[in-house]
Amino acid sequence: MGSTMKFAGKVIGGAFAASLVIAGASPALGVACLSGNMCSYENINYGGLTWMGASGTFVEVPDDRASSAHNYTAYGYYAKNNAAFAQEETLAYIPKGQKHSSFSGWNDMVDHYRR
Ligand SMILES: [Ca+2]
Ligand SMILES: [Ca+2]
Repeated sequence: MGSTMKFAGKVIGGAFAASLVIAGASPALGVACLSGNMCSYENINYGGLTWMGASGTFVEVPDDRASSAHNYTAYGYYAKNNAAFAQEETLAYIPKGQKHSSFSGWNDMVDHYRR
């Protein structure tokens, strides 16, 4: 489990998210990402808690929780992990418009994104 909830984006809780599941849609899906946001999901396949971050140069998400993402912005983003000595490492690059149904080897590792 990650550290404290430090983030700038909107957070939509599980109960609220569940209430947004519409008939006919897969119940495994989290909240659909809105255009212009760098979205992260707690679970693979865009499930669980959803974090939508506006497309700034830095997009914060709760540490060590994201397992899938949808970059619904006009910019590519680097998914970053905090490393020792106040450094950070790049885990992956997500081109604009691209979705990752799973972060595979780096699930629950992302701490923020940078353009
Ligand atoms: Ca996760
Ligand atoms: Ca991390």
